[in-house]
Formats: sequence, structure tokens, C-alpha cells
Amino acid sequence: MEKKWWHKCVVYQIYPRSFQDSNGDGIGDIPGIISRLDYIKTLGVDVIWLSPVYKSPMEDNGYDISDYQDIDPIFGTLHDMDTLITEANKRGIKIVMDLVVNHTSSEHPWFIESRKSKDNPYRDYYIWRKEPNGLRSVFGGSAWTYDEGTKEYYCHNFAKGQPDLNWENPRVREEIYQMMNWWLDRGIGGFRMDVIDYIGKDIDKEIITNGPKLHEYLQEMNRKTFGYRDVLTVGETWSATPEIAELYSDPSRNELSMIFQFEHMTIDWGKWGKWTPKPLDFVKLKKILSKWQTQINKGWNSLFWNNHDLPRIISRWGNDQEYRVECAKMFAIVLHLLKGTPYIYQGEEIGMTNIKLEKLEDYQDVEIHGCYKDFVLERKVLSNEDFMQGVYKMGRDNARTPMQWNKSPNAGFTTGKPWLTINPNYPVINVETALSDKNSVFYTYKKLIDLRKNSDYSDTIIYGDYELLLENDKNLFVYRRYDDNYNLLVIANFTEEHVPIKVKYNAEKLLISNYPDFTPQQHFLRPYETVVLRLKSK
Ligand code: TEU
Ligand code: CA
Repeated sequence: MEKKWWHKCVVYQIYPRSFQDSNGDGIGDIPGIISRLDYIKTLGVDVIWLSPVYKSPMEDNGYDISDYQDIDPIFGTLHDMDTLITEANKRGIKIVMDLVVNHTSSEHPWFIESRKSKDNPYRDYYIWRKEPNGLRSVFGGSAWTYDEGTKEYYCHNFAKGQPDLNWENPRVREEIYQMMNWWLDRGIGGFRMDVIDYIGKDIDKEIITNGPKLHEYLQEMNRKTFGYRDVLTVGETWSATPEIAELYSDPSRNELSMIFQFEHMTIDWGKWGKWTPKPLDFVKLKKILSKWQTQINKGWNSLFWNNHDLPRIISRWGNDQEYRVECAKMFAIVLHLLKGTPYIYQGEEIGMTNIKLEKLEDYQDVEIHGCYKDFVLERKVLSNEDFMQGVYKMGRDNARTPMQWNKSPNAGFTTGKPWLTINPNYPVINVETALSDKNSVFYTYKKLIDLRKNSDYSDTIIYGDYELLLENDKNLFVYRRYDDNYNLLVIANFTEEHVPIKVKYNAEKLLISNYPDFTPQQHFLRPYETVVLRLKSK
């Protein structure tokens, strides 16, 4: 495999609204991010994936874009954006922008024109039909909204304010490629591509993801924009399988660098999806992660537990109270020793947790409110109580509470009223405390990044082979990473019980662990105890 810089890098995701406010309006912004670049540099990451900062009415916090080539005043100016790119690059950090081109905001000039009349030149930039079909929106309700003006329905797979673009229209594709090149010329390091598996949709056949023209469009996009630049491109593809992942990321196909697959992130979804979560099937989780480790041969994997749409993993599948630090380190070690590019979501590196807000109104997420209306009020398939249990456990706002910087009021995030409640545990869980504690979660992440990038084991971690051990064990996740030089063994206790170590090994060296006093002679692992050992090579 030809080596690429993004094989070796580690990415840090920033949700700008919740990262650092600089002007006291309670909303994070670009100058705030710039003021925190040295902190991010300390962690050792190479890339920042920046969730959208473009002009937007903020129905979906920026994933509803009304001007792709301007920055929303709430986040700052284009000059601020150029400064962020420059300042980050000075620190050896590339800025990857969020490309949201399955849909625009309904306030985008293209849509304002499109809805004016059926013969408007922009009519076919979107998907209009005389009658709706049965498609439903991810955010609840029908995926069709009637427009009085021209007496037709337009399609939106997300909020009403997020009309789907018609990718079959070559003019739409050309406009998007032009915009992408405009950003690439500004010096960004690549794109994260929002629901990119949707752009090949065949709406009349109700084929939404993995549509017939998807890979044709991606190869055209590659050819006309980033293909001849050495940048990182990662597609968000909830529908991907390993086979499909190879189609996206096999370099010979000239599509993307890698994708986010979500098979491990939907394993606990119940009858009504994430709103009815079921207990984690740990053996199944290990099988899924192992499948993604062994079935991507030509292409490339991403690795993540968290992002701005997912609940905090230590609250979801760990113990975010008594064993918060141990399990946060366990999730980090287990993920970062796998093969693929690791992504760290803001706050994950200090063990931030979910939050339980009192009332539905306290939540801001358009998905929570849209699905509540659909599941509880309209279709009545879930009770208020059952739905709220789903929100507490799985709602996206769990990941969107403001970054916790220090013990000062509002966790140092803002001097104003925060747009979303700050987790009351910020006096204990915050960056300042983490940086002053050598045993904090932060330093485990820093050490893992250093191990991946700058140690004797880098090639083994990045390119080595993978083998799952004890695959049916209900408590232990045990796997090997090996090549001609090293044989590394990862043993993780995924439970809060003391469990016997059922694997024989002859350790030469302990690389990293989440307890200060692990000894190869011990026969038990303590709650969430995780170690990485260098074994005597075969
Ligand atoms: O998310 C895609 C998406 O469908 C998620 O919202 C996810 O499926 C859902 O939360 C699971 O219940 C992308 C962005 O990451 C998300 O923030 C946007 O809201 C969405 O697309 C629309 O742009
Ligand atoms: Ca602000």
C-alpha cells in the first residue's frame, strides 16, 4: 500500500458552537478556537475536522447552509477563517472543513429561486414532485413538504429547512465543485463529507443511500476538485459495509481517502432506533470491529467512538461515575491500537460525559424535537417517558454541551449565557485539571498519539496485521497487532467486575495501561483494566 500522511495522522473534531466563546454571546466561535490551538497542539493531533461554520439559519446548527462561501457572523468572518487556517498550519495542524452538499438551507439563494416558479432556472437544483411518496425524514415526519407557491412538494431527508439538492443536475455538481476548489485554494487540508452516501439517491424508487450514481459522482468530484491535491477526504456513510468501504477508499478508484462506518454505533439501537436503546452485545461489538479490521484490504478505515451526533461513549457503554477515568482510558486504548485513522471528539480526551436535562424544552437538537413530535405526539408509538429515556441516553445534545476548560463560571467556555446547559460536573472534569494531573485521561490520549506517530511501534500500529483472541469472551476484548518487527497484545476488561486473565502470554514490555501498577504476574484484571504488551516475537 502506498503510504499516505493521513494513514499516520490523528484527527480532532471541533463542534464550533460548543468549543470556545470569545465575545460573550454564549456561542463558540472561530476566534475562540484560535485561542485554543496551543492546547490542541499539546495533545499531538495533526488535523482538526471543523463542523460547519458557514452562513446558516442554524436550524441544524450549521448543517443547513445558506452561503457556502461565507462564514456565519455568529462564528466570525472569512478573515477569521483564514487566520485559523494559517495559525493551525503554523502548528503543523491542517483544517478539514465539513462539506454538507446533500442539501442546503431553505434560505440558500438557490432554493429561494427554485421555489419561485416551476420554470425558474434553479427549479431543478432541488427535488420537486406533484405528490409525495412514503419517504420519512431522519428528523421525524414525512421527507416531503408542500410548497404553496408552486403547489408541489419538495424533498428533505432531514429538517424542512434542509431541502435535498438534485445531484442529477450537472449544474448543481459544477457549482459544488467550484465551491470546493475555492476552499481548497484557501489552504484547507480536506473535507469531511456529510451523508455523502445520499447523493446518488433515486428518490422515485425510494433508494436513498448507495444509489446507482453515487460512485460515478464521487469519481467526478475527485477528478474535478481534490484528486490532484494531497488532502484528507472522509465520507460520512451510515450505510456502508466493508465491501462498500473498499469502493469508497481503494486508492485505485480515485474516490475518497476513507469513510466513517457506523455499524458499531447502531449495535444497541432497538425497535424504534436510537430512541429505544438496548443493552450492548459485547461479543457482537468485538465481531463487528474485527470485521472492519480484517475486511478492508485495499482501502482505509477511520476509528471513532464519539462525534457531535453520538452520546458520549463512557456514558453509553462504560461507567461515567465511579470508573469514569478508567473506562475513558480503556475506550481510548482499545480504539487507538486498531488499524485506521483515529478521530477524537472534543471533550473525549478529558472524559466528558452525557448530561440529563430536566425538560424536553431544555434540549436544542432539531432531531430530538422532530422525532418527539413524530414518535410521541403524531404516531404515538412511544410514550413521553420512553422517548425521554432515549433522549437522556442517546440524544445528540449529550455531545454538544460546551467544552469544559476550567473551574471558573461556565467552565471558562463563555462569560455570557451558554446556548446549551454546561454539564454541572465541570468543576471536576475540565482541561485545566486534566493538564495538571499526570494520570488524567488527557495524558493517556497524548501517549497513545505519541505511540502511534513517534514510537518504534508506529508501523506495527498503523500497518500491522490484526487478530482477535477469545472472540466469545463476554468480558475481555483481546487482540493482537503484529508485523515482522513487533507482536503487540491488547487486553481490555470491558466490565466493572474483576475478571481473570484467560490468555497466556510472555510479555517483554508494558507499552501503556490505565492502572499505575499492572504486573504481568497478576491473574485478574480490575474494572476496565486495559494493557498493551509487547510480546516476545513469535
Ligand atoms: O448526520 C447524518 C445523520 O443522519 C445523523 O443525524 C444521524 O443519522 C442521526 O443523528 C442518528 O439518529 C449528518 C450530520 O453529522 C448531522 O449533524 C446533521 O444533522 C445531518 O447530517 C444533516 O446534515
Ligand atoms: Ca461567540
